[in-house]
Amino acid sequence: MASNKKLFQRAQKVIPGGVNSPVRAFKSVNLDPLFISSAKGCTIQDVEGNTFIDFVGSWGPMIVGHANEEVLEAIRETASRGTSFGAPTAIEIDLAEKIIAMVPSVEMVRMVNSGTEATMSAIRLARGFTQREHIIKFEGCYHGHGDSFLIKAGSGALTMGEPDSLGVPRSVAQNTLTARFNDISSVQALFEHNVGQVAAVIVEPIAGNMGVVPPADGFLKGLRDLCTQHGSLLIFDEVMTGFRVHPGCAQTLYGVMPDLTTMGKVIGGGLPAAAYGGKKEIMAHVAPTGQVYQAGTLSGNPLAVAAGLKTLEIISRPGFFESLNQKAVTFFENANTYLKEKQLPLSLNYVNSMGCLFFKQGGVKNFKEAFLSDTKRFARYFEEMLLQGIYLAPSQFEAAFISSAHTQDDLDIAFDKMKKALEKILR
Ligand code: KE4
Repeated sequence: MASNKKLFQRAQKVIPGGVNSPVRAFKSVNLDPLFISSAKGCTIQDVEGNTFIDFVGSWGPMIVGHANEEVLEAIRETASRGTSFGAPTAIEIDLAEKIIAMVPSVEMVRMVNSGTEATMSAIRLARGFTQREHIIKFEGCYHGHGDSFLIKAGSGALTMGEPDSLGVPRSVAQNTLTARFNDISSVQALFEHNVGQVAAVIVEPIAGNMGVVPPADGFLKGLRDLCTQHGSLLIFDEVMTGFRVHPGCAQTLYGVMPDLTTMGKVIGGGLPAAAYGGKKEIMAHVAPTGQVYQAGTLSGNPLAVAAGLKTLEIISRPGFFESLNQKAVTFFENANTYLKEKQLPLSLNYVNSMGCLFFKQGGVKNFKEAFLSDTKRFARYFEEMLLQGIYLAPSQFEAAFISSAHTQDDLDIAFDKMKKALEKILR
């Protein structure tokens, strides 16, 4: 029988860090990763036959659960007619029409292969449409690994950014300005300091990459007003929140309409698909109708589109979100009640079926507060939960996701194991 350890040793010889995406290496929890052999519903199984209740859900896509029979059938049926043609297919129109019907601000959409591609393309489009070069992002928000996003606030917080990764040219970094999430005055200051130069503000409407931090009342509306006032585009990066917190995305939940939206994860149904979309007058600037170039061999791949379309069809069914949100909100509310009753030094944030337990007391309303979390204690909690058969994201600064495949029993078990783990590590 294969072992996690042996596979990890073998993997590290031929893949950087033994993984194809850094967070999977379990570095911030000081453990070796598990190699997953299969998954079904809300459980995953590693190569050693250990089974876990999964709260990662492939980092968000698996909202209808792993190996959903309807999604698998859509993939099988599509694959039986070929896998990729490099030519338009009818099903891509079906998915585009479905996204447009569900997301109020999107009138036209372009498929790409990853969230990173979606956000890179969206800011290129914003720069092309506005003929401006600066973008404003927020510390603690993650938009994929495009050069313009791997930036930290520069020394002069009101001026150019600095690379946050080797290989990112300073010339690129200087066009990215960094504001503070939930601090509208920090955005106002950047606009006033860079008049007429800001192409776009890009934001996760609910931050999900500093742990989960909901927008403060009025924050998203404030961004909308500032962008309108300064002739800049507002980009909602809904790669994680899209079709997760509401069938109409976070923009519907909060009633704030961006100019462009990036999507991913759920719209691929577990296969590589993502998208960016928005008003027709803006999207018309994308090649081949416009001068903003963007392309992709496998963009709109029929298998990924079939999986994504079926997933969107399932989550659009009457009662899907009522049932998912009822289960999830009850779970998170019970957890919050427990933390308060026991007066534990923890904070829990959630929005419907995405949430995060911070090892920091007194609440988490922005990146600075999230960053005060006790990551060592989180690592011990993670390990204890793993030992108890619960698979969490291996980092304090990620989100836990509940799917429609999580039954009340699964959630009761997870709640019970969470209590046991916390009692053990906070003793
Ligand atoms: P991808 O390129 O990984 O498909 O999407 C990038 C991205 C863009 N925008 C948001 C809001 C995102 O959360 C992501 C990717 N999320 C991470 C999890 N925090 C993916 C996990 C990983 O990097 O392996």
